Amino acid sequence: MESQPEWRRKDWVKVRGVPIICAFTPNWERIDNFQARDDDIVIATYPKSGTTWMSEIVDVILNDGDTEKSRRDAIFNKVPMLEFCVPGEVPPGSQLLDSLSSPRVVKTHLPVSLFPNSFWEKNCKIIYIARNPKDVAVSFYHFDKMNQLHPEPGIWEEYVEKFIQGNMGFGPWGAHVKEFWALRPEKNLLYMFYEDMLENPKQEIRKVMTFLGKDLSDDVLEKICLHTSFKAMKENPTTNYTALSSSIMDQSVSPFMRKGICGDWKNHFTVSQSERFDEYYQKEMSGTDLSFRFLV
Ligand code: PPS
Repeated sequence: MESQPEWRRKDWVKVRGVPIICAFTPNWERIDNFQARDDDIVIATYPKSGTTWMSEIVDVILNDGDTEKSRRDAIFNKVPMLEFCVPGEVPPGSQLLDSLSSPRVVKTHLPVSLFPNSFWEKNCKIIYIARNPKDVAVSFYHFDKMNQLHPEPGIWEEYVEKFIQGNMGFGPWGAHVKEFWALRPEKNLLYMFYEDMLENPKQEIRKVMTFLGKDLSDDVLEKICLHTSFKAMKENPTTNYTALSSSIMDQSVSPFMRKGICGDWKNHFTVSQSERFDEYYQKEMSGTDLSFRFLV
């Protein structure tokens, strides 16, 4: 029988209490000691919340709407994931970031508790995107099925329970979205919602543009909307992750660009699962003014 790489389908490994992809966890000091630059732009998200979408938007905005420039490389090379590391396959994200010229765009799913201090010290711009947890759970479930770095997700019924318990890669959804929300008044942070981006992409892209200190014309914004539409990004080999080895992401199981909609949870949750989830959601959101839309 062919031997399997040591990182394949391993259970999460806890880093200071947060479940992290096993392959990412050795030499964690590379994350803690990561040296941010003043003009780094960080895209922080709970997984499956629109990270890739925002990454491409930021990249095109920084290139003043030049969509051809944005096709220069795969999204995971242009916007490296800080914590990414698959020994023997690709260079660690931190190493890739060291080799990029400024301004760098950094992707991370790390919760506030694992965020490298350097980002705060340098007061880097942070764009946080949040998505309603029912659609996050569905998207994460399909991603766990195809991503060989993650443990097998098991059956959906049990997965919903795991999500509610917070036993997920990168920790509980609720703590992640709330902790970044609470930081808005004191940090250089733009908090965005996936559902708003779906409903009114031009308006939301304009918010990102303003946050980045750019002033692009309406026509350029229209062009960026087209370039970053779900359909365009699904067809674009630099954004659809087909450039990543299928030994890591097996897109024959589920494509990275899967549906790109709000409300797919309706096709997965039974009525009783949905009611149980609503209870969990109400509890999580009590005491905060953060709220989500489950349909747009
Ligand atoms: S990851 O792996 O955590 O970085 O994934 P992430 O990029 O955060 O989220 C993937 C989901 O985002 C959808 N997506 C988009 N939706 C709308 N428009 C655009 N342009 C777009 N690009 C990516 C992608 O399809 C995943 O959601 P699901 O629900 O699985 O389709």
